[in-house]
Amino acid sequence: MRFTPPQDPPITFKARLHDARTATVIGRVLGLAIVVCFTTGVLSHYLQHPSAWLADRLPSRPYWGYRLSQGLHVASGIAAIPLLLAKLWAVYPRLFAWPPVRSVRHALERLSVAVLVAAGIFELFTGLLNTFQWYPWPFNFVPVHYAVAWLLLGAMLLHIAVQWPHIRDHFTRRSPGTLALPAADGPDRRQLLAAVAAGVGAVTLTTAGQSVTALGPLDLFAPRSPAHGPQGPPVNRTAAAARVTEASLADWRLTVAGPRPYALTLEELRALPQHEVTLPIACVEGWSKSARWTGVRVRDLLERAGGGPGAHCRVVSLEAFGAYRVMELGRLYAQDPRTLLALRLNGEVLSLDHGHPARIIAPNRPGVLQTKWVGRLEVA
Ligand SMILES: Nc1nc2c(c(=O)[nH]1)N[C@H]1C(S)=C(S)[C@@H](COP(=O)(O)O)O[C@H]1N2
Ligand SMILES: [Mo]
Repeated sequence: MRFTPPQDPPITFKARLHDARTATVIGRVLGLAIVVCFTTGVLSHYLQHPSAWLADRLPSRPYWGYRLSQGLHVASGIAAIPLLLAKLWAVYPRLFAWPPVRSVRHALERLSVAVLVAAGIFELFTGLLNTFQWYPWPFNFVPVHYAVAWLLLGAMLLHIAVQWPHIRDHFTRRSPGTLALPAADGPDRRQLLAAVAAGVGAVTLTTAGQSVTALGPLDLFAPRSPAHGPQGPPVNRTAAAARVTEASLADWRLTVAGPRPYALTLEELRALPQHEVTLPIACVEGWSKSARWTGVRVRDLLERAGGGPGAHCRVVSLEAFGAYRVMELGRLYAQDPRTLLALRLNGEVLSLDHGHPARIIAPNRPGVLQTKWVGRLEVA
């Protein structure tokens, strides 16, 4: 039995800009953006929430890996917004297809498109608002954004399967056949596609500066400019928000738990061998900024507490509450010579907002795991 693809609505909206070719041309770029966004998003998810098995296998190199992947995640998501709008505009006449339901299969196909559109709008909308740290909804962003991503991927794969005849005809440029694809491009279609490309270019160029240093001058709309912040990098969570004050640090000690536990004052930490590394803070919300960090190697601190070459550790912040108070540093991060308990940033003593007296800086890590105001390390 030969599969008959869904047909265009018979009478209305036969204009070229609403035909299968326009939908396919925009759709394949949108599909690419969604695949990049999905892949980098899943990567980010596993870096932040690894299973115990995975935690010690996550690589700490390349040191710029997360900066690149999360930059791509946010950039592809932003680029997908004008693409999705254009795609919806190209296909909206199908909403008015008559009769609205022709068969069980047609009903299922329409339902799957409804899921696809809803999941697509949901992911792009919540992701965009997250980059502004604005959460006007009652659910927890991270797990819901993650779960709906799988729904979106599934609905998109189903959609590609159902629409495969259109897509194949587009790629093989078959002459008008059963699907009545217009063979030639007209100036109207080229203008539409040029306008969509310009829209994608504009939103990308005016936001990518949040992670691509060279595009910094064009960074008009990104919520957080990496160019502004005390000592360089911006601050997401301030010391005031975390209720960490100079007074609360009066008798600060770094305590290190392990087979040979110990505690160090800030003076004692400063007297240990200091190392300098250049590493970026790459926030999950999309901005990233490279900086020079100076401090003590975490692996040296773990070794002193009796942690062997396989040691990993838990890092506890002084912050009383907050999702990022406690963080696990897997083995490859803990043992990487670039992973520091940093005391200085760009040559100056860490400011309170950047995590004074000591904070973690590690390569290839989401910003949320670069714990500030560290009070305790627990060797495991
Ligand atoms: N204790 C603690 N550390 C934290 C956070 C936090 O909320 N609490 N926020 C993280 C986030 S989301 C980022 S992007 C980086 C930003 O570091 P910066 O403020 O020094 O630029 O710090 C991380 N460290
Ligand atoms: Mo962040």
